[in-house]
Amino acid sequence: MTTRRTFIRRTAAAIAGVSVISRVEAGGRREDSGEQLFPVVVSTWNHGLPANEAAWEILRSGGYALDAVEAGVKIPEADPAVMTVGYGGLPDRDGKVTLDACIMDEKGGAGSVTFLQHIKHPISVARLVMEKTPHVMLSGDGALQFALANGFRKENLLTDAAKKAWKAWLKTDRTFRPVVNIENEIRQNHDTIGMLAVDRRGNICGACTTSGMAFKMHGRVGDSPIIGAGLFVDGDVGGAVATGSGELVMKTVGSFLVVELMRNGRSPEEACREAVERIVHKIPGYHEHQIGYLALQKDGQVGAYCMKPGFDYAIRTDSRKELVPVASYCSE
Ligand code: SD4
Repeated sequence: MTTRRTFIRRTAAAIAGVSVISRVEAGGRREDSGEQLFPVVVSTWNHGLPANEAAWEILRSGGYALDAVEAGVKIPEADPAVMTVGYGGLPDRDGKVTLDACIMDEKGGAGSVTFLQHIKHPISVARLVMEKTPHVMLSGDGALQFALANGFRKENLLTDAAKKAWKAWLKTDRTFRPVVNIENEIRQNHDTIGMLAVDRRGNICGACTTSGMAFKMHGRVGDSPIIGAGLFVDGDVGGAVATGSGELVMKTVGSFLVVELMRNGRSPEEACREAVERIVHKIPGYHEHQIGYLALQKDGQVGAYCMKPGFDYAIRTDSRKELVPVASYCSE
């Protein structure tokens, strides 16, 4: 409930351009409950559990959030059993594995690669775009050339299992449609990994990487590598990541919206919910799509919201290591 006092506090904070955060002492401990809020890492879906562990190794020893999110999302990128990210990802309708990824740091630095083929770790290429070029985004052949010039190896990313699934799809009517909520069964249609972390010094960084929608048109780029759509981080406020039907997220610049709502005083869950409701109000046919938003404030508070039941996120702190089910707008 918003009392007059919280309203005034929120309004003052919004004018100052910062998110309303609970009283958190330096070092990430909550004043009221004593709970240690950061370091913390969160990521989308259950492949976030092993990814978080890799990130946590870095965070617990006082490492930098940017190193943590890169190391974290490299786990599903390299895992052929995860058929929605990196190596082993399902191909487009022409049988090509094309990858999208982006990364942001606490100072607003951003790097992105889109429509990248043959490179197992697009997130690391995105980081190099951020750190070594005057640009934010490299695409397709140019991104590949840049990766090869920086020592990345050209590899075949299409595994036998992914090829088999593509061949089976070719025998269907080949209609492209988003398949909602197959995550819990075969986890292959969508399931981007988006990861956000706050390190011991309070820096917040994020990463997002995906093979995109299975059997998409050749050349299609989704929301995941688009700064503001699939990922946005503002070091003064927090960060957000998106998963699900990228076209809907792009049309509403979802992750930027979530961060701006937090800046204006919404809690992470309220912000994610409002971004889902924006889609509901703007885009006909929204109920045929899954959309999941996950947000992390710079003080370590987390929230999420999704369109359809079935989305979950993984969290890792000193005391937590679990998958959290997320409330949804539609009941089924
Ligand atoms: C895309 N948003 O390419 C990605 C897919 C995804 O969970 O997130 N899946 O549209």
